[in-house]
Amino acid sequence: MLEAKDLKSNDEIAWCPGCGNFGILNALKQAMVQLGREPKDILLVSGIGQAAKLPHYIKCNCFNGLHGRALPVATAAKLANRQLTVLVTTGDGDCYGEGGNHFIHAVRRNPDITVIVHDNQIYGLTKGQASPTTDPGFVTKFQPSGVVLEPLHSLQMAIVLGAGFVARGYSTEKDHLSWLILEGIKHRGFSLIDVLQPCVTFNRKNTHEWYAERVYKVNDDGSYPSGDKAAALHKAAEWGDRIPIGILYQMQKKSYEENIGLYDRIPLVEEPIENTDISGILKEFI
Ligand SMILES: Cc1ncc(C[n+]2csc(CCOP(=O)(O)OP(=O)(O)O)c2C)c(N)n1
Ligand code: SF4
Repeated sequence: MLEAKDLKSNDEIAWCPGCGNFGILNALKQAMVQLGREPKDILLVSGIGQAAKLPHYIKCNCFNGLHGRALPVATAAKLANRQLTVLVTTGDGDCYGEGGNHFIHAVRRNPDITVIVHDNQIYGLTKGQASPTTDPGFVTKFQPSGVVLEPLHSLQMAIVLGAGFVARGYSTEKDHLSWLILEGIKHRGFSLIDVLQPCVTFNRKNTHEWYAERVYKVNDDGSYPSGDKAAALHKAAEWGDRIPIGILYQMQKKSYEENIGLYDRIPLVEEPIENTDISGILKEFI
């Protein structure tokens, strides 16, 4: 049986001590162990950033692409080989900033992938510029008078765009986060898990202590109506003295694969290639 130690890669971890990314890494490993699939059946896709380094630290298939471009790659991989469990690890800048357009259309398409956004409300890798989710008034070296823009409300946006699974996790709540990841994987279609992730170096406002005072779980007593869109929009907007974590919205709908009739065909990776002649294409490009 797969154990967390089997998932450890040989890459040295380059994150700062105390970074919230460690909690996400551990929660993801725990979810992968509980999922019970072989590492060869799992693909982690990422773009660029501190968050996007996560696939380097897990021994399974991994694709590290351009900044903001993880979602189309993950969608294509899932379409070509639907036996794969496809996960994306991405930063708030990578997913909602550089990759914002892909985010919108991935939600609309609803491919069966699970997207984990490491939301530290800052551009970590490039040393602390404001990201689309930074709180207004937050001072950085690059926004010395404080951020003037309203933050992008990614969870509400996903719900309004029709996402079938929208959740918020917190990197320190490992068991809760690994449960969210497993539920996201089980959900057929696009699953978004936005994870509150303290960046101890560049975000001295949204710290571990700041979150510990505010975060609460919504699904624990069974009274929260996660299938109610209006309630979900209301809950997702809560940000301040209290911050909800959990499955904020879930509604099963047809995935992209189902919608385009892919289940009636053999997966692309299983198509025979012996009689495929690509010499014409090669001539055109080489
Ligand atoms: C198209 C493009 N624009 C900008 C950059 C520079 N860049 C690299 S990482 C990054 C920010 C990453 O921030 P985020 O996605 O929030 O991830 P974090 O490092 O905070 O985990 C930027 C702007 C780039 N590599 N490519
Ligand atoms: S800069 Fe921030 S996000 Fe990057 S590793 Fe350090 S603490 Fe983590």
